[in-house]
Amino acid sequence: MLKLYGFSLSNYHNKVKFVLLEHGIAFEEVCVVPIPHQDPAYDALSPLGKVPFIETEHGPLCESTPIVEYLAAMHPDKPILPADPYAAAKQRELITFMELHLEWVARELYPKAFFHTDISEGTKQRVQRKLQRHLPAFK
Ligand SMILES: N[C@@H](CCC(=O)N[C@@H](CS)C(=O)NCC(=O)O)C(=O)O
Repeated sequence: MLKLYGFSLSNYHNKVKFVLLEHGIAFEEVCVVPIPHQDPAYDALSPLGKVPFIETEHGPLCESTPIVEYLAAMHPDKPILPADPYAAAKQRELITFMELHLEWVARELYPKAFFHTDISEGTKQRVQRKLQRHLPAFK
């Protein structure tokens, strides 16, 4: 059975888990928290030390979007990705927007959100400026 490794605070882990649950694909979830140090036992499965990663009948696979695309290719009967090429590309466009221009920017605030670590005014203003510029794209 497919194994999904990661932890529930990770957006990327949840992106893959959501697809598995939504489409009724059987999987086993293994809790792996890569911060601050990944267990070296997982190096061969996730060379960059990031989650999520999966173990498949074909071998290990990292990166949430390629994982979702693999699931879609393995389950052509399930409407995981749009069949229409333009609709599929627009979906990838939205995923890329969210990853690079929303989540990646907001990540600078995670130390405050998760660990109550102070963040400089400069960082807050930089994040705010970038998000104000990018957010209209999500309307
Ligand atoms: N592009 C990756 C991002 C994965 C990612 O950044 N995961 C975080 C947890 S949310 C992680 O493993 N961080 C640990 C690290 O970067 O060392 C994906 O889509 O799977």
